[in-house]
Amino acid sequence: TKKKRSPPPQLGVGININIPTIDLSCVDDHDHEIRSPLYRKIVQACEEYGFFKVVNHGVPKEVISTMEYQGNGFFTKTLSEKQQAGGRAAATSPFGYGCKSIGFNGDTGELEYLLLPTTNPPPHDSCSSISSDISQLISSPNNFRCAVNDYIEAVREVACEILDLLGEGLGVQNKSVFSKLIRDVQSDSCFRLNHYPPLKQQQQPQPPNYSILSTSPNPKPTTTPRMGFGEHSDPQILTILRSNDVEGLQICTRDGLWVPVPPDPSEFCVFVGDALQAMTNGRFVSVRHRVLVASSVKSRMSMMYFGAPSLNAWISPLPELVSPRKPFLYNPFTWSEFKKTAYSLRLGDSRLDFFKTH
Ligand code: GA4
Repeated sequence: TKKKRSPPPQLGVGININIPTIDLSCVDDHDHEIRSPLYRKIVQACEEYGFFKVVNHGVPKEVISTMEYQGNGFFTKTLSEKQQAGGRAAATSPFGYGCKSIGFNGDTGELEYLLLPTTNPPPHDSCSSISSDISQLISSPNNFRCAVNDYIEAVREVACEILDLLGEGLGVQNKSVFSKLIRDVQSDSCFRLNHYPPLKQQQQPQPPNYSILSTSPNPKPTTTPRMGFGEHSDPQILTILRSNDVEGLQICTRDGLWVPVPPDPSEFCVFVGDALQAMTNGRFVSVRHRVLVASSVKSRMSMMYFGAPSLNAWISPLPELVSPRKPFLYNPFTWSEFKKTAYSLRLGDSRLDFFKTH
């Protein structure tokens, strides 16, 4: 019997949902009538999809365009320059420049990237967010470092605003319980630039009797999209992604359907991570997502801030979200323990399953 093959993934095609979109322009408003619909909508998006888009986020355009300019500048360098400048993603560290290989256990994708650790800046040093061992390796360090620092600082603020709204919406005692984890000076947050060059156009295989004298019209060149970054959830608390106008990102619904996310450079995409799923005792879901690459004329470039706790922070379901009807779903773990587990597994594995109580 022939094994039935599932159709190849397609770009920009698939089921369409109304992706929840949150307008943050009123986030500083203390009026309950304005705040409450806002946090209700975010909570609902985190329960339903673990994903939403944010508009009017308040991050200055120049902060974003400068980061984009510096990122493009980095990826335009030659391979050896990138390896030298970005540091090579070493055998023991995930940080630095990487090409096609993801993590340490054989995952690959059609991309190159730069993964940088961040540290929350001490008050008087405006250019200290990237840890210095990596930043020293990046050529034109000052411009690059400052672009990353300004960007991270602004986006961390957006992440904290969102987390505070979630705390409020969940009705937990201390609404800053999530944001204080990523504000911690020892926060293990990181920053990533992903660059997905377009695939080269391939001609469809010709039928055997095809000849140049054939009157049939030229076959349309098509290329099956390839996996840029395979299906996974992010391990951290919250991820904030911004991309240029090239498509490719898809999210997975609870029913297992893949939904293309139309790119919009003026918006942010927000992903619930595994740590937030654990802290909310499974009320929020960490969204599975992937990136497909097709033969476009332009590269896709995305930048992600991954908001994480400090390595020694304990992650456990908040008492307010545990009840006899909703008993503890996860055992407490430290962020360091969770990260170690994540790096011992494959990209697409469900690492939270290892911390389930039953
Ligand atoms: C996914 C989210 C972030 O990009 C990342 C990734 C990390 C890596 O690329 O080094 C991981 C991946 C991510 C999840 C499982 C592990 C770790 C590769 C991998 C196989 C930086 C992160 O924190 O987790």
